[in-house]
Amino acid sequence: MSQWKAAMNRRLVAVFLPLLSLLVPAMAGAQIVPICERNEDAAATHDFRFRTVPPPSASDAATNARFSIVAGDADPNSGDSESLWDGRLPRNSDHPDANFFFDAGTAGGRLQVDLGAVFDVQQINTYSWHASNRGPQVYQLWASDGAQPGFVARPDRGVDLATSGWTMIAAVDTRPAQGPYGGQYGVSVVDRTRPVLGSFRYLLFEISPTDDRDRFGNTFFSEIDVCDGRQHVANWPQTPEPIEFVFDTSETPDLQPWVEARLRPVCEQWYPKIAAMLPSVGYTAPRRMSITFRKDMRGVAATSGTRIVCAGDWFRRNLAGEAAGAVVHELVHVVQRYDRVRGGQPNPGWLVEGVADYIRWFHFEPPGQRPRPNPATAHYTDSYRTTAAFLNFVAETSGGEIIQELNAAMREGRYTEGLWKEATGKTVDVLWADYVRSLGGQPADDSNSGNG
Ligand SMILES: [Ca+2]
Repeated sequence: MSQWKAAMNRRLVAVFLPLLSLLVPAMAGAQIVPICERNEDAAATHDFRFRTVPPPSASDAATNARFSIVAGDADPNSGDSESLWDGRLPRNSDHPDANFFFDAGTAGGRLQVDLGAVFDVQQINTYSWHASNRGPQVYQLWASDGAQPGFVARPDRGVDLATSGWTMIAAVDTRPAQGPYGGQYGVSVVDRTRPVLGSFRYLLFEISPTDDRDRFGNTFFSEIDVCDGRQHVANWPQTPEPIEFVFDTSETPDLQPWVEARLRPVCEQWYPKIAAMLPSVGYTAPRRMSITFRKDMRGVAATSGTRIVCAGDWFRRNLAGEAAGAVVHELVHVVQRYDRVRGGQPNPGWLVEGVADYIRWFHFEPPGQRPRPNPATAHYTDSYRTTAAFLNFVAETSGGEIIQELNAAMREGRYTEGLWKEATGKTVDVLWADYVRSLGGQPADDSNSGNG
């Protein structure tokens, strides 16, 4: 029996023995008053800093725990349950796949956490962030060491927790008494009268929406920490999943030999390199993608998410030339994933394509093929090869990590033109003028340009 339960029981056993099973949860719930703090959305940052509630941790006892839904359904746009324990945090108040949340229009559900063994838990901290009704947290927290006879580890919605070996620890409701709900919330369930909250292996969050009338009232939970005063080293991912390329030449079977002999090795060699060239904090590039050749498709190729489609006719004509490089360009788009953050700054299309062509022409293709813009007519917003050549010039002359910085900013929805100056000390127009001069050209005095 846990230390916490033993203490509770000693206090209750003499007087209330017949009612013990009913009273323990009620008394426990009344005893713990969670610390609830809120940052107004405008003041909230990626760090989740609060006055008393500690910041989220990537090395707590939940780091290697298993999270599972035992009642209810995750929203299709929710991140995986790892959003809750990996220590990675949303970038802003509308970053669905960095949070876990129950499905729209449903009454929440039950989330179970199995720590894998009994831990002396000191505090349980939960974090959430959203600009509107998905911000606050409404849940009951139940816990168990799993040793009670008749313990139900995965109690479905109808199962009574109090009679299934679970004890209620706290009832949390961070909804503001008045005013809008938006903001960043941190909750610390801690017993201020003793160092240990209890000895638990299992936790169960009975999560409710913040507003029954709002389909979008299920909270964006960003992280759940279970702190036992020790550091836990993540045991994941020690062996990253293999990268899988699914080639589909069913419409263009004549391309199959080229795909196997040339394209597959190029993808296997270059995709990990591209991912390593475009890193950002907390980001892992997709590890599975499809490359489909279409019989009737105009143009060259296009990418949507992790799906690349290629125009069979164009590839057939360019197998000995640009075909493989065109797919390398599309692989960069798979790694970029600039569509992930909603509500951020829009990314300029010329720069998105420029980064893809920069990697293609200045890393993948032979040096003799590198594009060289005409300084009399070109502009850095021309996209593709011209922007690629400009990026290469800036990367070589600025001495910084300009490509990585631009990539991270675009992926996180925080790209602005000011970033060029922050990263290099020069505006993008001054950099372009430098480049034009390096090509032997005469920079135009066009202070109004460059807003593309
Ligand atoms: Ca954590």
